[in-house]
Amino acid sequence: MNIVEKCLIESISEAHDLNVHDYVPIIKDPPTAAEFFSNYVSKNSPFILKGGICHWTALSKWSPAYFRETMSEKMVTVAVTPNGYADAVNGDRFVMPEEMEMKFCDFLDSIEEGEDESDVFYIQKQNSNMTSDFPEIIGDIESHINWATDAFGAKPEAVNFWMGQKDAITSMHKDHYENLYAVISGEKTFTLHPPCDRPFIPHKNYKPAKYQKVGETWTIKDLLDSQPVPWIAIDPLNPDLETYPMYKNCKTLTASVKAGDLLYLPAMWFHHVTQTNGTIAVNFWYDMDFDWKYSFYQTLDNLSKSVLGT
Ligand SMILES: O=C(O)CCC(=O)C(=O)O
Repeated sequence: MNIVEKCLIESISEAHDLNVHDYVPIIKDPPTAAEFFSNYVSKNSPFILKGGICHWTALSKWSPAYFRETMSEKMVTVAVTPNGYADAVNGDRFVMPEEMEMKFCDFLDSIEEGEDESDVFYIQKQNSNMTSDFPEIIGDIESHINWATDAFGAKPEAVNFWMGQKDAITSMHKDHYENLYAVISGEKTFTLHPPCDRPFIPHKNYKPAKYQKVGETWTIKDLLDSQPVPWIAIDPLNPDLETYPMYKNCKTLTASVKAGDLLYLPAMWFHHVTQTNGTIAVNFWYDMDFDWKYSFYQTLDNLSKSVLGT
């Protein structure tokens, strides 16, 4: 181990001790905007608000049966893959899903067939599809989280609708957004690492590609005109510690977010997400503040690339 690695391990271990809980705290009452900002946002610290969205009518209404009544013939964009990994590493490639337009009722059939279905279906468009694509059901949720909007001083930049099969997995990544993530039905499991763990999390450049189904056969099509995609090289569910021994220094937190719960996932936290079959969720992305924490992260990112080569 060289001196830079040793120094990073020591300083990041101290950052864990000072700033990162061993678990994601669960709170029962919504914070005020001031409490949210000072106890969580400024500390870049996640929490789960248990039952935080139980007052939404979506909790009692949203189900495959209700969606069949309200939106059966509606066309939806669905990410389809042979293995459940949309936007994820496969060998030396970063492979995106095939995006299929289908009737909502056909998508619901695939969810209800569950494990008998060989392809994996996930509505996971991250372009504020809740507001743009689902006017029929938008009245069943709140359009924003008021204490978060007050704390951030602006409404969410995007509100996304997620619904997918059990095998649909979101690979480890981070976002430059403050995230309020609400589960309406089912359960999501988030595996988390704090942003300070960047030097322990290997990144590589991958050839961009897309899954494509021709007849009954899946192929991977290279996107030759696109730039290499930098992505995280490790799967937290099955980490290759021989190749990436520094990963064992990460602090790993697990958050199980159940129906009615609201997770605050601070900006820049690494996250990997799995779900039970048919889980329905809505999340609010608020713009983050590009403050000193962001600059600190960028320093670690540059150091990781230039000195550690990761
Ligand atoms: O629910 C998921 O599968 C992924 C959620 C996510 O990555 C996000 O909200 O940023």
